[in-house]
Amino acid sequence: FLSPCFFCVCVCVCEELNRLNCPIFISATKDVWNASRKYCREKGGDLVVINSREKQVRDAITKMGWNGWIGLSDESEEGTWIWVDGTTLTVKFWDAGQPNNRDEQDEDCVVFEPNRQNPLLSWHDYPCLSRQHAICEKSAANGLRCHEGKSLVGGG
Ligand SMILES: [Ca+2]
Ligand SMILES: [Ca+2]
Repeated sequence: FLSPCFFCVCVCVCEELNRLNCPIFISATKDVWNASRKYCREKGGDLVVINSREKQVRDAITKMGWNGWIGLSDESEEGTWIWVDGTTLTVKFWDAGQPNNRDEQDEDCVVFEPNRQNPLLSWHDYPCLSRQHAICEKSAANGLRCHEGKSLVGGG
């Protein structure tokens, strides 16, 4: 069979067995937020939900070197940020000055921009029709567990 990693860049590379079922993976191509979410769901996951400091600073995401959509938006009500799992935003990792609905554009979807200087400041609101890579996550229930200590970017 073809693994999810066959279609994407596998960010989290763990033990040999895990290679066929990456808990965190990013799309090789860019698309708008809705289509990116669909991409993740078709592969048994969803856009990543980052609800802890541990997940925010996870090597696999911070070191990926690309910007990507995460599963957070305020599309239904301006200023009310909701994760794709239906939970509301609690811990926040906005970059300085974000979210800003820049130039009064409707910026309702969130991009993770890896920030090596301060990994806790990396979220930007963007127009949902902007094209970005998707940062997808499979829950432990759907995928095999990734051992945090072994996450790498690319190969391995
Ligand atoms: Ca907004
Ligand atoms: Ca913004």
